[in-house]
Amino acid sequence: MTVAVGVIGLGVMGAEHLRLLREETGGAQVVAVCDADADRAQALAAGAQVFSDPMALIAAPGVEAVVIASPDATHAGLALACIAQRKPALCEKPLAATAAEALRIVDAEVARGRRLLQIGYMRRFDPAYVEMRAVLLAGGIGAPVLLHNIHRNAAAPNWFTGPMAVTNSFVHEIDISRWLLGSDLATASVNAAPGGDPLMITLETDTGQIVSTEVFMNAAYGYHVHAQLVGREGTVEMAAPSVTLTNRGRQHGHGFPANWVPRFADAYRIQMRAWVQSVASGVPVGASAWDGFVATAVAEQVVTALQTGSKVSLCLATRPGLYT
Ligand code: ISE
Repeated sequence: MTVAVGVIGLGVMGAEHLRLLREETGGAQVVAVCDADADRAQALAAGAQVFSDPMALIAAPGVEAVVIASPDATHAGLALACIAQRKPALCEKPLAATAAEALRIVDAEVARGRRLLQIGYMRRFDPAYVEMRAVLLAGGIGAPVLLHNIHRNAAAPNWFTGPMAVTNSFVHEIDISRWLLGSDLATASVNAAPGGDPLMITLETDTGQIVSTEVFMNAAYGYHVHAQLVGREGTVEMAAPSVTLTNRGRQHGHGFPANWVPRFADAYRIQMRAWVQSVASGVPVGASAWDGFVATAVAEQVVTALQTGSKVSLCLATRPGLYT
């Protein structure tokens, strides 16, 4: 079975998803593309039908599944449209701009009675995170007590506004921390450096584990994501994000990628292949709409902790049976 896919949004992530579908993913054909920049859509179409209206792409009979990679603020409406049309979708994170919007999407999917959305928390497919979780589940470090995260961008994207260091970037650590630890999140507190960058965000889980995350949007030296799980009998952490080490000019070490696309190339590839297979089989994989709601709802409350300077107890809705 070849899945006929439409791609909405052809910016950094949309263009990469389009390339992965065409060049590195079997079982899929890109039949439709849509972007606010009509020239960009035409330039990347390569025979696919070009739509100016994303809703028309979603409704098109020839489109069986959708990749949503448009700007964050558009994700919720497009995700709801995919659910209404019963079209499986890979929706880039974040799922929605607010917890209320995200919960409406969860409610719509529950009303449909099946999972249609996979949310683009691709770190769940990253080989390093997968191995860290396997070591934990095998008892390799004993009972987990701490998770240390580093999330550094060389420079904040030019489209960054307001608290996007939390709502667009830190949402990755919210999701991957839940996934690694298998825990729910209970409290959040935030310290900000002068100027608001970097942030130090501390989460506590419902079982007392502590998750510390540095989010530094303008670290200058490169794109650097690191994680270390600490247990009562040992630790497991990511190795250096390179497959070679270089000696030159009395220097030794490895380079850092410019951004997340090269750093998580394996994760994006594995995620896309898993999504296409899940559409073909009807068996959902990866982060669900509920996971997308939790990430957005926790991020919203982390922003409150940042703005008030107080520790917040995290409040979430009850997880529907569709997601247990
Ligand atoms: C970006 O939107 C991503 O999703 C990247 O994975 C993340 O590292 C970056 O901070 C975000 O801005």
